[in-house]
Amino acid sequence: MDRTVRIIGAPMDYGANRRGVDMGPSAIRYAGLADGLERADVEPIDDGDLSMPRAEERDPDADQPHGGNAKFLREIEGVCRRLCDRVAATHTAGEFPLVLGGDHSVAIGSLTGSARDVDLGAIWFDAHADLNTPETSPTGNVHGMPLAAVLGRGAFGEMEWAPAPGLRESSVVYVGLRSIDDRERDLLRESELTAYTMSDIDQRGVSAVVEDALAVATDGTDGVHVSLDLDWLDPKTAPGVGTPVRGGVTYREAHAALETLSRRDEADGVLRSMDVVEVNPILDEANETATLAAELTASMFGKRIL
Ligand code: NNH
Ligand code: MN
Ligand code: MN
Ligand code: MN
Repeated sequence: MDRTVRIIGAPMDYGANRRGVDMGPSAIRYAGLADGLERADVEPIDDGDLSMPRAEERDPDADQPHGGNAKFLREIEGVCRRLCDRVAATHTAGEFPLVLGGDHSVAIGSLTGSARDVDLGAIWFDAHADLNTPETSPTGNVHGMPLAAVLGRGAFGEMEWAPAPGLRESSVVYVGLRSIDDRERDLLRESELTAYTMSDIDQRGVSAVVEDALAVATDGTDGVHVSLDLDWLDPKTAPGVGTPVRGGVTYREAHAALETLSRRDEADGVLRSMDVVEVNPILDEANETATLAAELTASMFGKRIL
């Protein structure tokens, strides 16, 4: 056992357009996450789940930022602040934080916690760019905004603590984009973010693209956060997600990508933290997507076929 991985469940669904991703952490555990990690030769310690306020008792439109729309912003802010502290404490203990979502807004907590006192790079595996601000979002769903919040773009009201000084825009890389909103595209083009789309994967193959992503995310940083949104995969392979977009990566491409991260990590220990998000068991077929999430996580930590 060369590494201790602390599993932190964040069963939050306030940032998504539909309910159900709050059941993601249980489904991923049930799919054999801990066994897979042990087979990857890491020691899993399960922290259980962060407590969540009940959505039914909350007003999604309370505390909206001026001129913007960000549903359940107050609840998301509270959860992410607690998650941030938990992730930072995990690093202090010398362990690797593995955050199970929940919708992608949990990444606000994992990124800020992981970037505390260090320079962090990030690789964002997603169909979507998650760079909307409360002003540009067409939906008001905060799972489409976590990168804006942590990069200090847009007005996020009480979440003004979230911009992470250790996370520079130029150290954040997307892999697999294929659904970007109009105003979000303008933000992305004007930014210093690096974006590899599905077309790049088509042309060059996923392993080469991930190697390039690693080069960007490790340049001048102390470590890399991996954010895995399961809608990165094609919906035929990962049906249990709230916002499926066709044309995603295949089962083998996904494993190849995470195994590329793992090989680099074995050589020089670059990986620092991870979140696995947007698994929706209500929409899933026999826990297929959660199983995939558990398997891909094990691949990233070094589980091999042979
Ligand atoms: N871009 C859309 C929005 O901002 C969809 C975001 N949905 C996601 N992101 N699942 O990963 O609402
Ligand atoms: Mn996402
Ligand atoms: Mn997505
Ligand atoms: Mn594997």
